[in-house]
Amino acid sequence: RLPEMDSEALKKYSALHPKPPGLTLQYGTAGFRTKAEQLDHVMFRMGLLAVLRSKAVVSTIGVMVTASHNPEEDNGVKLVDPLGEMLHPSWEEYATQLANAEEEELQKIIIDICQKAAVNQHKDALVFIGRDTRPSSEKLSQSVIDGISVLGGQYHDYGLVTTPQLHYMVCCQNTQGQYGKAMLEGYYEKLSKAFTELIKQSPSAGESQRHLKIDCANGIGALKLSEMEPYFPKEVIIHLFNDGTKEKLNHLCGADFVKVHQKPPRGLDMKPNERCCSFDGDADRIVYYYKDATGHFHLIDGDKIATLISIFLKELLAKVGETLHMAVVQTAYANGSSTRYLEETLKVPVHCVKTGVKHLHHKAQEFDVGVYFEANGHGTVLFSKAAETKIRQLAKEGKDDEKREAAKVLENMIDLINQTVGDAISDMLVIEAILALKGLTVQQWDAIYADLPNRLLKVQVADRRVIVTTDAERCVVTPPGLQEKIDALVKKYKLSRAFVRPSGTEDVVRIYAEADTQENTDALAHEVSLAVYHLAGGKGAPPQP
Ligand code: G16
Repeated sequence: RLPEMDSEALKKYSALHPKPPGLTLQYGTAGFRTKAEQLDHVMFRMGLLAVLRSKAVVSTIGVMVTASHNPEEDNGVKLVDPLGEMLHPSWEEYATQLANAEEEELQKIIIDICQKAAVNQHKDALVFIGRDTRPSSEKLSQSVIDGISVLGGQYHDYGLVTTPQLHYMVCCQNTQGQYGKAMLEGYYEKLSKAFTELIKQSPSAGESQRHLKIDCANGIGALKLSEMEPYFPKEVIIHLFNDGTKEKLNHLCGADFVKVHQKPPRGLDMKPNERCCSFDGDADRIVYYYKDATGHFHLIDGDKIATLISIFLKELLAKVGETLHMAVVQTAYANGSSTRYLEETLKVPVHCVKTGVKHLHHKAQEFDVGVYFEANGHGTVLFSKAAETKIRQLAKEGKDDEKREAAKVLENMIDLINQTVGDAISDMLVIEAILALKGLTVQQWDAIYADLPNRLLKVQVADRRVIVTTDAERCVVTPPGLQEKIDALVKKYKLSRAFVRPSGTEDVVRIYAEADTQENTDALAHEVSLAVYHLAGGKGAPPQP
């Protein structure tokens, strides 16, 4: 029996957040995500889980209410571990058990988790909460609070914040302020100070280069950028579009829309050669783009962001002259041209892992400098403690002027980058600083390498769990025959590649294809989607070309 748990209170409160009968949810790529009306009990229970996790690791834990890139009607929850990482995978199973427990089993499952995970009930628990701008988020975050309170946990509700801001706060809190102040002003000050320092050293840019148009996906990014704007130096002038005052979240706009459809968002007035970018619904992803003089749209996705950052950091690391190992982490969605450029031209080792920031983050921790980005624009850079210490020391005491200056730039990059998770605001400032320092236009950045034509499609099936993959999701294990079919289709085209995987955030199977021409890519993607439809239990009408 658990000394501090009031079973009557638990019963009473869980009855106020009932689980819809028969509903079973899977812990997905970034936590639970589905229609908002199905999530009240999940939020309450994730409040319970956060208290248990907080007691187990004797640290503050974060709970973010958001469904990020999903439609406005959806919602979800992301759990944040002590240093701002995603919830440790070993706890995903506990989260799933709690989310799916029948009400009468709840107490037993809590006791089980406490035993298995050695939760010390006598420790205090503190949970930081944040939410995005969805209409359902406020009420759902109240359910999280109910869950925290019933187990005697304390909480601090940050209200409306971006997901990466909440990750940042959790990390600040658990490092006793070493990473920064656990307040929004602290976040704005730290990032803008580092950015201002960096930009000071850039050659003065022409008027047109100072402007950046931002599609905020009608989400939280607009609010937080407006708050941060007064902190920005005059070298950057931002123009916000899709600020949520008129249209629905993520509807025909936002980073996911732009990446998937390879076209500009609605509501952003784009003139030729203007530098533009899109955030997603909770501002943890960013993609850039522009339209050339002929009206042709050019997307600069997470792969090109990773490349730009890697080029910049590699040059600085060479100047600093220390043996610091840098690597890039990607997923199967990375454009083949980006991997080739990084490995063959830039000579940086590249690693491929499964989709999901948690996997990329984990791999990137193995290196002195780990750059990780998903093609969809979700990513950041991690510096090991040893690398950071060395860089800060050189920036302070380095005898050689050139080395010291390079170390100072790296030091400001470390402060500007949100190392806890991909962060659209931080990534945007990193990119803007690099472009300014290198005197690069968006077109020059785009021209570093040419993307292979690629296509992303979705297919609905009766149960997407029938698709099981291996080899960082590049190969299908079940249903039988599907991989052989994909292999045969891929063989028909040049420079081609294709894979399929069940999404962990939407009820669909995702299809990726690339090949030598857009026409061939689209044909391959369509043929693969038909194979999925026929061999994996497609729902509704077959996919149309
Ligand atoms: C989440 C994850 C990302 C992932 C994306 C799509 O992003 O954090 O790592 O790439 O989902 O995942 P899936 O293909 O499994 O649906 P977000 O921005 O929606 O939280």
